[in-house]
Amino acid sequence: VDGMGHTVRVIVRGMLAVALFLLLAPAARAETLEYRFGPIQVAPGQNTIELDRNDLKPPVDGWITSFKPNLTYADGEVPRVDVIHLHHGVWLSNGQVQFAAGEEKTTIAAPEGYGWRYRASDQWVMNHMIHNLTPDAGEVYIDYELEFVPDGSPAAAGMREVETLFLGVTPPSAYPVFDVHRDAGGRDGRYAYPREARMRGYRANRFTVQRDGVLVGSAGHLHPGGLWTDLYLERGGRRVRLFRSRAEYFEPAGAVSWDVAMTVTPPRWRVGVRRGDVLAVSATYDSKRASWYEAMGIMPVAFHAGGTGPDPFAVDVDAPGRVTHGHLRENRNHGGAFAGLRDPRTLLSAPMTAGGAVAIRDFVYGRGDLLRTGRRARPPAIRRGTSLRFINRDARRGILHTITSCRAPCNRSTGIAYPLADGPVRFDSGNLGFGPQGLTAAAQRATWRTPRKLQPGTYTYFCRVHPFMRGAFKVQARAAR
Ligand SMILES: [Cu+2]
Repeated sequence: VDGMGHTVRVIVRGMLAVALFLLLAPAARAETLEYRFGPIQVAPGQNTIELDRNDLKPPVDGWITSFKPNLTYADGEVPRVDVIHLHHGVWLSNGQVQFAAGEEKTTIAAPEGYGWRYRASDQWVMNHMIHNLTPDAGEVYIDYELEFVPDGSPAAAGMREVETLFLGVTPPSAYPVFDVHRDAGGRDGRYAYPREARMRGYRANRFTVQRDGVLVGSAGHLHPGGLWTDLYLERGGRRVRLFRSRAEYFEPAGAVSWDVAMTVTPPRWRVGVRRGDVLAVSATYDSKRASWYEAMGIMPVAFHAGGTGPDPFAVDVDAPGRVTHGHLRENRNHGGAFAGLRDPRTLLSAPMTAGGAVAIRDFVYGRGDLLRTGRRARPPAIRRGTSLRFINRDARRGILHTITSCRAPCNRSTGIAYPLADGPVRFDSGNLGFGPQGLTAAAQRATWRTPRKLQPGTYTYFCRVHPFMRGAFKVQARAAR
C-alpha cells in the first residue's frame, strides 16, 4: 500500500476518535471512522484486479455496524463514472469476504443490535478492480466509512454477531462473471441466470446452511442491464422467495448504465433458517436492449448463527426493499449526443491486403477508427465469407481492448449509457490481452477474427473497456475494392 503517511494519519485519527468516544460519549451508539486507501496509481486504460494488504481498520476490538464505500481523487472529488470507476472493492477479513462494493455504491448496514465482529488482530486484504475508461493515467483513493462500536462501550453490550454469506450465481472466483446475450432468455426480453442458461445439474448458485440461525439483511449486486437479484430458500422440496433486490434506475435511458441504486432489505426483515436449508440466488437482466458481457449477480446475506426468526413457509417475509441513495452526481454524463464524427456508412472503404490485420495501438484501431480522419479513417473492406483479423498491440502494456458490435452509426458522445453492445449483428472479441490467471477479464490471447458469416454491409463496433474507442469495417459481396 502506498501512502504510509496517510495510513498513519488515519490510524491516529481513528484512535483519537475511539478515545474521544470512550471519554465523552458513553450514550452514543457508534463512532464513524473514515479511511482512505491509497493513493492508487491507475494506469492508462486499466481494468485489472489487485490484492493489497489493508491496515486501515479500527485500532481496538469491537463491532462494525455499517460500511459505506466511495472512490475519490486526492481533493475528495468523486470521479465521473464514465472516466474512472470502482468496478469492485472487496474487503477480506482473515481470508473471508466481509464487505463488498460495486459501482452502485450501496451502503451496507446491519440492523440495530447486530454487527460484524471485529478484532484488531484481523488481517484485512483489499481486493480492488479500478476501471480507467480513458487513455490517461490517474490517481485515486478508495474511501470507506465504518460505523464502529468499540468493546466496553454500552452499545457493545448485547451486540449480536452477523457474518456475511457471500452468495452469487457463479462459482466462487476473484472475477465471477457470465455473459448475457441480446435476445437470450424467453420472449419476455429478460434473462434469468442460471435458470435460462439451461446448465444441467448446475449448483454453483446454491448454498447449504450449516447452522440454525437467522438471516437479518441482504442486498444485490448487478451490472448495467441488471434488473434484480432474487434470494430463495429451499427446504424439504418446497421453495420460497425471501427477497428481491431491485435495480432502481435513475438513468433516463432505462436499465443500461451505472446510474442506479439497489434496494436492500427493510430493517425488520428476518428469516429463520435451519441447518440443511438451501439458499439459492438468481440474477435477471434485460436482454432486449443490448448484450451485457461480464455481468455479475451477487447477493451477500448477513447471517446471525443461533438466533431465531420467522419461518418463511409460515410467514411471507418477502417485503419490498428500499434504496440507500439517490441519483449520484458522478453519474451525470449519459452520452449519446452529437459528437461531430462521420457516419461510417457514408465513408469510402479501403480494401484489406491479404493477410492484413487491424492493429490496435495506443487506444486506436489501426484501420477504420472513427476518431481518425483521412485515409486511415476509411473502414477496411473484406469479401463476404472471409474474416477480418484484429491484433491488440497494447496487450504488452497490460491494456485490454475489445471489438464489440454497436448499432450504427455508433459515433455519438461517450457516456455511461453510450455506446451499448446493441449491434443488430452480435459479435464480441472478448478482452484481447493477457493477465494473471483467475484475476483478470483477459482472454489470454491478443488476436481475434470477425465471424465469417457476415452479410454485406457496414459494421460498427466499440471497445467495452474504453468506450470512446470506435471503429467500423465493411463486408462486400464481391472482391473488395
Ligand atoms: Cu480498449
